[in-house]
Amino acid sequence: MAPMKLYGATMSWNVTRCVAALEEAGSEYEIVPINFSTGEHKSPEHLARNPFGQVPALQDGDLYVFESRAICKYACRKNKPGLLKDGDLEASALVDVWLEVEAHQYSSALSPILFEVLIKPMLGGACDQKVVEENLEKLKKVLEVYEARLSKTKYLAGDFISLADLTHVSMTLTLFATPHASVLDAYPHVKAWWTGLMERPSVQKVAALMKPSA
Ligand code: GS8
Repeated sequence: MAPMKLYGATMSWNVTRCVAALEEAGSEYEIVPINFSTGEHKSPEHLARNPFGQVPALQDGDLYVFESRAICKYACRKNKPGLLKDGDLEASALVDVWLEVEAHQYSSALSPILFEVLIKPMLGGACDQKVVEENLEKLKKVLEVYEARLSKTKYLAGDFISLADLTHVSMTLTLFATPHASVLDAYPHVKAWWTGLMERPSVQKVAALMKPSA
């Protein structure tokens, strides 16, 4: 069967969130860049893949999937269902919990910081330091919860790697491209978890793809 196609440029953490899952799942896929500067994301071809005119989008034969976390789950279910613990009622519930935490706590604090520090200046705007400070405080409160959790278990959902760990990778790597990565220093168990994730070939692949020269 033809490899899946992941549409979107690898400078987007929403796209590389999927790459971490596709790589860890051992999926066969290729990345098809979408050019924002020509408005390709709003073209009829791309709107057929993602009706919101956003990246990422995944194509697998006749199937189109959008929303990065749904794409991640699809890759796991197709190629490495163990990353979701499907079939194990309790473990899969904890994977779900930490997937939600990533989406609604971690990323919702981190996203405005990354936007202000990295994206806005690229678009010709000025970084709003107040937004950064407010969200750093929010992030610290989230990290306190992570620290408590990771002092009890090796990974977020338990003593096993799951998609819930991997969905954190792209934004955390992006955090390291800002002057605020030291926010993690106060949380030794979070740092150890991150160091362990960084050793995984899937995460190294994402890190390499996110380098501006890649
Ligand atoms: C968000 C996608 C998104 O914001 C997901 O897939 O997780 N909840 C969705 N994509 C941005 C890329 S930048 O990171 C995008 O495509 N923006 C262009 C636009 O909204 O027009």
